[in-house]
Amino acid sequence: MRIGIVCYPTFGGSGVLATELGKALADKNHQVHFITYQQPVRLNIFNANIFYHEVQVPTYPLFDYPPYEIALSSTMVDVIIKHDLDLLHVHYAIPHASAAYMAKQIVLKKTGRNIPVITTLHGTDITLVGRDKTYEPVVTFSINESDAITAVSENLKEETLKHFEINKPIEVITNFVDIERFGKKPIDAFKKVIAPNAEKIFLHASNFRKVKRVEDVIIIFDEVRKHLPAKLLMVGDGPERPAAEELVRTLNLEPDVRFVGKQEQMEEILAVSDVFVLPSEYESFGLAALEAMAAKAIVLSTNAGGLPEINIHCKTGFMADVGDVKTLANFAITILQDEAKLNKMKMAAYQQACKFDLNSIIPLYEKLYSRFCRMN
Ligand code: GMT
Repeated sequence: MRIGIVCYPTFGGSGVLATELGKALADKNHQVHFITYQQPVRLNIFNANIFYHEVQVPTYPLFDYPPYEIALSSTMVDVIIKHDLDLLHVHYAIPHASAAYMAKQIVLKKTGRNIPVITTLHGTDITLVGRDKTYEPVVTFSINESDAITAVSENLKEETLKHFEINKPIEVITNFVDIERFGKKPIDAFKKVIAPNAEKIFLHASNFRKVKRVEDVIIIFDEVRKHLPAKLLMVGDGPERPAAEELVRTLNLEPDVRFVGKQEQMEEILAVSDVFVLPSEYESFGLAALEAMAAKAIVLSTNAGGLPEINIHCKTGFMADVGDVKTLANFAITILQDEAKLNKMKMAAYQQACKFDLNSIIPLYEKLYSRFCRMN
């Protein structure tokens, strides 16, 4: 199949997932065309089946806001026609679903072809941004106009149906992880640099937005540090980073906490980690936690949104209500003092991640695609 993938090219979960999907499809001999405004961060390999089309957004003095969505639709039209795409798969509804709707209409008018559009909902496009009345009518319309809609968790499907008037089925195809890549052995030298005295390694990775409650990560870690030696790696960047760094200074945690910024080689960092901390206000799924589990780290998370669909309380990690940092810290302190139980939990996390291996999920997308390609 010739598949167009539209996504955010940044470190956000939807862009990561879309890129990994495209790479996996290319490995299975599909021709994949990424349409984005920048090279996606995880698109760091050469594959003859992968094409990258950059959306150019020319500026003009009249524009306070350059019309990205129009440029995106135009690029979609161009790529669909030139490369004779079989379908468009857009990730994150805003503005990708409405841009795809526009492209679909133009292609229909120009060529008579009805290009199928599949929209995958990822999270904040529904729960935070999409619900805002500024966007809601267009989001509802363009989701409904998609030929198929998928959501990355049961919880996100429920949230979508609760807040939008959706008139066609939403299919759940969960996020996935490449177990072979993330299940790598830790590099001892790297572990030694971070934890020279074999301290336990905590990890948080996100885009440091409010919804992630990054300060809770620091508070949990502070509590743990009062009981046992540990190190914390903070991966990523975003608006809440300065406040988190300030809190680290206030709590005198600087020797034990490192902010390492955006990282591409997550598998190597995850491989040395013992505990992944995700105290989010909401997560539709929590792809970062799944990748951590594949690397045999246990997960300390809230029970918000779709997190209970991947993190099984007391088995693969621990969960508590949003903001209940004390309970999460206590769970961590207890498990880290029992090496045998910790190792058992790490293996359970890995086994749980195996249920979301890309080899089981990619065929679900292929099956979905083929339903629409036949119609074409
Ligand atoms: O987590 C973010 O803020 C980024 C966001 C995105 O769309 O880029 O992530 C969402 O999509 C991921 C991939 O499907 C999910 O694993 C994340 O849970 C989801 N984030 C939220 O719901 C907050």
